[in-house]
Amino acid sequence: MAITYEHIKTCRQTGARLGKVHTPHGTFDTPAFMPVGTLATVKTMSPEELESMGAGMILSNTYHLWLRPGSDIVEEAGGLHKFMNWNGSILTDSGGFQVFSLSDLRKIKEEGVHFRNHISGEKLFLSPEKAMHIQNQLGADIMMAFDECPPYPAEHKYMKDSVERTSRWAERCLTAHKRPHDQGLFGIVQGGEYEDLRKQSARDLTSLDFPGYAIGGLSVGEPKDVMNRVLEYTTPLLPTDKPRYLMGVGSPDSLVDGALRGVDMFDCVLPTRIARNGTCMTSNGRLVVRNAKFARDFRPLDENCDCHTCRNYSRAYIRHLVKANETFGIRLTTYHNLYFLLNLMGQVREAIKEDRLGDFREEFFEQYGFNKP
Ligand code: PRF
Ligand code: ZN
Repeated sequence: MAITYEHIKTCRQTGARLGKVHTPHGTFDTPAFMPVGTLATVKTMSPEELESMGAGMILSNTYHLWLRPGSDIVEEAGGLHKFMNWNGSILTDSGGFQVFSLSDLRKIKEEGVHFRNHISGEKLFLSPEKAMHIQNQLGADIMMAFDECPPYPAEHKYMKDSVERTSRWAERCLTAHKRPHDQGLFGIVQGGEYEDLRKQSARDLTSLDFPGYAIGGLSVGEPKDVMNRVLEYTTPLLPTDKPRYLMGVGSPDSLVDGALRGVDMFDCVLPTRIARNGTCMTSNGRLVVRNAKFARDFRPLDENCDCHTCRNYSRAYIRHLVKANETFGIRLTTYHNLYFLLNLMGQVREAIKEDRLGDFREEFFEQYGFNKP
């Protein structure tokens, strides 16, 4: 099996899981955050920098690499790891979500999705078989089933039809997957905020015996308590001996709240995206380094952070760079934000080890400012 999950322990205070995921490109500790490298690069970061901050697995996208430079070229290069010179683990999303979030004029049919390229307007078609073929060419350690991520809110009837189609697509994905020996294919549980549909989706997918499961269709505009409630009843439906991945979730509070409910893996563009407009995650909440009040502030972005950025550069300097559109500025904020989330997951793992993730949550939320009205 390409992907295995090693369970180490369950937090007695919360039920959170401490474990390891083994892939053909190494092992990483869970719960884990995966930086996003949509176009075969985590924007502004070199693979060496990602390694230095402790990233074990990064995420990339079928949809984007298929369009540019083309999955044939990546395959010819020897696969994504070689193409981008990243020797750690890689996960590719299937393109399902990107088709729904980026393209217009899409038509969902049983055979797949017809849509237009979000850059050129060209007519395109993606199906379970095509998404598997492209992901086999890319060669990531983990690939994702081709699913539909319906918007929030969606009517129960729409969601039920969608969940059933996603289950049929999942079965087609398994059949079309040509490299199960060195690429693990994960199923994606959908169902929106409907408990009966999450149950149905989890039942359908677990009967297909994927090496791991994702929870999709969350962080699509629903309130946080809805996401937490869905996680509360969905994670217990998934096998305990396989990894669970919550897709597209990466705000610090949601990472802690997801881990608390038994999630092992997370990804999100949030830390890298906000870094590029000068917003930093710190242990005391968000810091917008462009603000005039930092012009003469020679302290680090986060006084509790020991990342390369915080050990060497000041708020005043980074503010100057970001305001002057100097690339180095957003490299420094990107490095810090990713380090901050990877470090947060390290703290979460320590807290699970010591059966105190509930206490950690309270302290962290208090300091970050999530408890403020
Ligand atoms: N499906 C897929 N990718 C995703 C999602 C999903 O539901 C989400 C939902 N937040 C993010 N990325 N395939
Ligand atoms: Zn830092």
